[in-house]
Amino acid sequence: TMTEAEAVASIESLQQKEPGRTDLYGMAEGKNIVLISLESTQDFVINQKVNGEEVTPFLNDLIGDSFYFDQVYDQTAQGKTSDAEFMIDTSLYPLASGSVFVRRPENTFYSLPHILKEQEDYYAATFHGNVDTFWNRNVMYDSLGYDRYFSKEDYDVTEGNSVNYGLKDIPFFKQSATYMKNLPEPYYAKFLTLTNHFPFLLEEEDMLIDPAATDEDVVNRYVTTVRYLDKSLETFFEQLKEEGLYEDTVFVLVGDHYGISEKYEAGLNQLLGEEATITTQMQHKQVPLIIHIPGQQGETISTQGGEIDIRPTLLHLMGIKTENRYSFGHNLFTRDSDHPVIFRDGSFISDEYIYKDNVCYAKENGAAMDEQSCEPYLETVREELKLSDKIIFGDLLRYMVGEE
Ligand code: GP9
Ligand code: MN
Repeated sequence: TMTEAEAVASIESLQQKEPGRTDLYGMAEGKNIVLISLESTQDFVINQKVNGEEVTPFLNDLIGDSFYFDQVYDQTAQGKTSDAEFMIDTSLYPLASGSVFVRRPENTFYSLPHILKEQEDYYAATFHGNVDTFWNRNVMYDSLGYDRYFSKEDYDVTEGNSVNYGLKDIPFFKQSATYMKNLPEPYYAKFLTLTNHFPFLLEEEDMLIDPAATDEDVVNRYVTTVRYLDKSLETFFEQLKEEGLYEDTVFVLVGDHYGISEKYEAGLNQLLGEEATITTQMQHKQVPLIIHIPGQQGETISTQGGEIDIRPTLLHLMGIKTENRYSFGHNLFTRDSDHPVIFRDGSFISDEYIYKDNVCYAKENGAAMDEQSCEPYLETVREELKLSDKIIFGDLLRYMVGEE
């Protein structure tokens, strides 16, 4: 087994892999950051019509003036939303079972709030309408370096403005904006939406689109809750513009993980009019990643990547160098397309191959391949996951933080 010293050396050997700067480096320097976690939002909803109507009219519009990454994969495991948060903030992999938030909340982390604080004295706040103990966030957010957690008790939550897990997204954003006015600048503010959560319940008055008409009610309802989420984003952006909180901000919007699990995937195939193949199955694992800087030109970036790559991508735009961050992510503007996107169950997708449930496929046509073709990538997969686990279970970042 690896000693601590060896693990530290391995982490260091992972550094310095970025091929350098693009002309986008620093284009969002010093701006406030608003990161919105889009609950259960898969990429297929973008530019998708149901009954002739767009499911996400606001996002489709926003994409026109944003960086839109359309090949980013959900890398979460059992920790769901908390795994997505963990990857975004630390650029480490989640655990194979359970959530790091619950299992290792007292570790030393070197997270996005820490990096931003150290660089430019950013204030970090997180906003969510659920109780603060959910996913052990009340403990973990301290370790991740957040200065303030606005949770259920900070909001006016009534039966009338709640559904499913709690406060609906429109009142959530509306009430959050009031708190935002008082945040010290520059800030990193993270918002976790909630209404578009399984089993996708919505009151009549919030149905802005008709349910779909597949044989899976879950899929049919999903369309309506995604549409509601899209509306809540529109109202939030409008309010931020009114309050003067829009112009000097970089927005990061990202789907946290799938909404339609494999159990209901047949309904999704029906909705999209496609066959169930390994290719469509992998496509469904894509989540939208949108980075919006007011005044920018829109661009769609089809580099493959995962949620673990969000942090280095954002830091690139912030003009903060990404070397020596003890992490696994790559800047999506320069990511090597042959480096596999790694999933927690040991599967991966590379430029040419898909590996899932111990079968190697050609990405192009889904044909089963010799295991040999996938083997070099599998080595990288095993190495990265093992090292990430070693960092988390050994609490190794405590030896490195403050060393630079
Ligand atoms: C609950 C919210 C949803 O607070 O984060 O949790 P999930 O089930 O998606 O992990
Ligand atoms: Mn979630």
